[in-house]
Order: sequence, then structure tokens, then C-alpha cells
Amino acid sequence: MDKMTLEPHYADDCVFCKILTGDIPSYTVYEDNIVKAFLDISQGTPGHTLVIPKTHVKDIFAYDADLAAAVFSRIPKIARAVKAADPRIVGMNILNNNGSVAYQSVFHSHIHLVPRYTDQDDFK
Ligand code: DGP
Repeated sequence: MDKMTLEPHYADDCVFCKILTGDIPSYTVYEDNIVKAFLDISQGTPGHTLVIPKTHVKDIFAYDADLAAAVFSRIPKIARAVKAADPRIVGMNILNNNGSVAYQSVFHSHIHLVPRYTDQDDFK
């Protein structure tokens, strides 16, 4: 596989690329030169966050090792930031869907951070 760029690179007709360019508003949780993390429009639990690479990549099968290292190495720091937002958060599901059969609905790779709460029965 050719080396991928880590620099921002946008695709036409991609809702998450439009979030990256600011054409679609989002609530930013964390951002640097490689990734953006923002609240999912459909909050599985309060604080449900998506982490996306700033370069358009469809799914995990399209990553090269450098992009994977850059994106996934940032997840613990972002997870800690989400967790720190509410002392009731005591756990977190971290999920990544690849392909429509695996319930991927937006084809710009993203990692779900779904906080889990001490009183999570409140969110069922
Ligand atoms: P997945 O099913 O794994 O592809 O998850 C896609 C998620 O993207 C889904 O939970 C809803 C979220 N989503 C879709 N469109 C938007 C949007 O315009 N803004 C935000 N913040 N989230 C979106």
C-alpha cells in the first residue's frame, strides 16, 4: 500500500469531511493536526464521542500502519478527556464499525467512545 498522508484531505459528499471543514456544525471534544473528536449526533449515552482522522479514509481496511498508529495512539488521551467531563463515568465502550454489514453508516472511518455511568440505568 502506498504511504497515506496524515495531513487533512477531504472527500466530496462526506458528512464527516464537512464537519472537518466546518460546513456542518459539531461540538468539538478534542482536536489536533491528525484527528478531531466531536459529539455523536445520536448520543448512545451522554458524552458519546466520535474520533475521526482528518484525512478521509473509508474504513479500517484502508488504513496504513502510520495512520493507524497516529489515530489509535490518540484514543487513550481522548477517552480520558471524555471520562474527566463527568465523575459518574466509570467505564467506556470503544467501538469501530467497518462495512455496512457491521453497521457502519458513515463511510469516513470513526471510533465511537461510549461512556458508561455509575447510574447508567438512567440512560436506558
Ligand atoms: P456508524 O453507524 O458506526 O457508521 O456511526 C455513525 C455515527 O455518526 C452515528 O452514530 C451517527 C453519527 N452521525 C451521522 N451524521 C452525523 C452528523 O452530521 N453529526 C454528528 N455529530 N454525528 C453524526
